[in-house]
Amino acid sequence: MFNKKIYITRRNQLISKFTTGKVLLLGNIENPINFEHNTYPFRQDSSFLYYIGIQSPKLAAVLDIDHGETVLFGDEMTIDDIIWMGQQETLAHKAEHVGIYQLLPFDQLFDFLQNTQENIHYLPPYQPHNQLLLQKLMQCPADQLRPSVPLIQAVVAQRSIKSPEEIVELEKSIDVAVDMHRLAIKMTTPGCYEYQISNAMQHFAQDQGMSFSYPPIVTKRGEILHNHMQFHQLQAGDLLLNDSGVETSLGYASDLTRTFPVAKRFTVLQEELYQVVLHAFKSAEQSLMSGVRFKDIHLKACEALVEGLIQTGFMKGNAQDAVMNHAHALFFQCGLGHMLGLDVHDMEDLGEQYVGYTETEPKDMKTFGIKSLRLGKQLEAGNVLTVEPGIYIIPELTQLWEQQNLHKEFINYDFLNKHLDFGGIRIEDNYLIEHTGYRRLGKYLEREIQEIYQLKDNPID
Ligand SMILES: [Mn+2]
Repeated sequence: MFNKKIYITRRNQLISKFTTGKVLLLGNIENPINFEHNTYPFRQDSSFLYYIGIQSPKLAAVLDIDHGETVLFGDEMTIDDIIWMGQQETLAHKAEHVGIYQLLPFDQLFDFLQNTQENIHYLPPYQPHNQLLLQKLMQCPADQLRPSVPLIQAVVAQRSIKSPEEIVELEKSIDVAVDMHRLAIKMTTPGCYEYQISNAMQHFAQDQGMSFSYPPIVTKRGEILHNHMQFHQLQAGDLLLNDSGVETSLGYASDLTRTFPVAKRFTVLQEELYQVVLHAFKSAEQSLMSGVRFKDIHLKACEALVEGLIQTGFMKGNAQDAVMNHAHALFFQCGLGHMLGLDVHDMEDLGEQYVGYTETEPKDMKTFGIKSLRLGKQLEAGNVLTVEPGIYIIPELTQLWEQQNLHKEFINYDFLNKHLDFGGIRIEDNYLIEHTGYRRLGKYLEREIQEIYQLKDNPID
């Protein structure tokens, strides 16, 4: 964990935004797979991790705004726990490491908060255990729970600006992901299975003391945006899309994507469309700067994609008009990027409207394409985010649009119908926003076609 002063400062900053009441931060539990004691890997709640730093299950913290104190609620191991799991560092000791000196048994949380319900600020719960806990604490049904908007806004404001020590962690995570991606590019050959690449990456990450920061997308069907099927055998002529990242022991995530040929070279059309995505990627990258609206960068990248799609014969007409009419969404159905930090989609549990948008410029929840843009607001120095344009040819969507005669003035359906099996291409890197521009975080991961070919020409022995 970080130095205790960091956690104390973070908590003090948070409570300085309030005048009275209590902030309640709930940690996660170990969730059962098929019975209570056979559990999924434990992952602490990221806001809890940010302010409290302790990676143990079944904890809660109350930040008393009136007295400026933090009380931790949790239980020390019993002799039964020690028999089955071995003696571990005491909770009191863990609390000291993060500057917390008041520890009470978990059950006392209820008494501690009794009769103060109206003054308790809490975040939206996303795990059933914490939903039930809040129901009991607040003495109201789950659908009447009212997470605190001021708390959400305060947490988002704080976690959106990464400190130097957080950047160090993020770069550690990106560096390992870069080597993991190189391994994937080098080892992929015709005949191997998607899961073999994925397993090798997991092995590599775990050897570096890290784990996947999300279920990796390793697929020849890259047009399926969150494709978790990994059973295909790969053949010469296929593309492989690898969207994967790792997280450090402190929980900081990386999120990189490369798309490369299974054989040593792309086909002509794959090369052409790869260049289109790479061009859009670079144009977006060049626009990153504090003060610029990410939605504008997204739209600019969409225009670059459409210009390329016009040149390659998939689209026609004027690129600007096509984007204004959302015709590009047939090929790019999602957003250009999102915040990155302790979560791969940082703070998504707190609500996209609060993380990626503002009251005066709210999220568009309806328009196909732009409704999937997680981040739209003006960038600030200290933001860390992904840039990830792509081209995805989805046969079912193409059919639907054609049947509905959608955007015939912009889309060459005849040409597109000949390439419905193309798949998808995405390129993704991670960036820190600075006052005068941006910094691409971590080691450089090959992205030019010739650089990828060089990796393919030097496979692992
Ligand atoms: Mn991403």
